[in-house]
Amino acid sequence: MEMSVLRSLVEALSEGRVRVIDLTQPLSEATPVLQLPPPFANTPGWKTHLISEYDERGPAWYWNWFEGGEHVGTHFDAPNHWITGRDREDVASVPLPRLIAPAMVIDRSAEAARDPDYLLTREEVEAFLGEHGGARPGSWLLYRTGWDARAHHQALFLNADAAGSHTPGVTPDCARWLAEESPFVGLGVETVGTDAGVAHAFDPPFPCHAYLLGAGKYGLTQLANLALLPPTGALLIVLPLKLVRGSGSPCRAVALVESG
Ligand code: 23J
Ligand code: MN
Repeated sequence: MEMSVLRSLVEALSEGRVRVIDLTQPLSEATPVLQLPPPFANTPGWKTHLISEYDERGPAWYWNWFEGGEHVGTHFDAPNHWITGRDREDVASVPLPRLIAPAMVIDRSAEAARDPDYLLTREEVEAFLGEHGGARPGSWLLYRTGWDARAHHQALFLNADAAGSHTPGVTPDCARWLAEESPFVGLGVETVGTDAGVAHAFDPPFPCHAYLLGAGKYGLTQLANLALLPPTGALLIVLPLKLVRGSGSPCRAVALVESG
């Protein structure tokens, strides 16, 4: 008799044949935050406030309260984040099967190391899909650029000069294809946003946000440890907070991978 899927998974996890990779950056007041050019308003970063720490305010307990933007640190972009998706899901309404889904990982870290404004094209993603036998509909595309190595430091991470932020992304055509034609349900990146640093000047501006969220798809940012994932075969689990009317949320993102 065949063993139940969940029992085999439990065994594989306990024997180390399936491993859990943490794709989440630490969240603290030091977490780098997006910086939009004027005249746009910017999000506050993360801030923690002490309530008590085994003291007269609470002799046996330590706890904090926090404040911070929905789009801070490793976080999820819901469709209603963008005007093109304004009548679509808030972060609380995203169906769980979208958040527990296969992931494919395309690695352009060498290219992004040479050119911080590197833009992934539709043709490259199509070639990658061809090499790996396509993607199951509902998969996520995770885009490795090596930018996670900079995530501990705001200036390194944003890589800004007078002209703005220089961080890798995808071409407007690729964003449109991902949204309207590809089998992918979301795009995950290592950078501060799914769009390139200079994407405010693209046509349309911020094409990943405009096309993907407009198509009811999702974004996932500031990921860690994509280097530990295979190009195909990982299972992504991403759990944003169930914020009612939220446009996104900091989240814990992990991946299950089979040891080779
Ligand atoms: C608002 C405007 C532009 C961008 C963003 C937010 C994000 O990157 C985000 O976190 O959604 S580029
Ligand atoms: Mn966001």
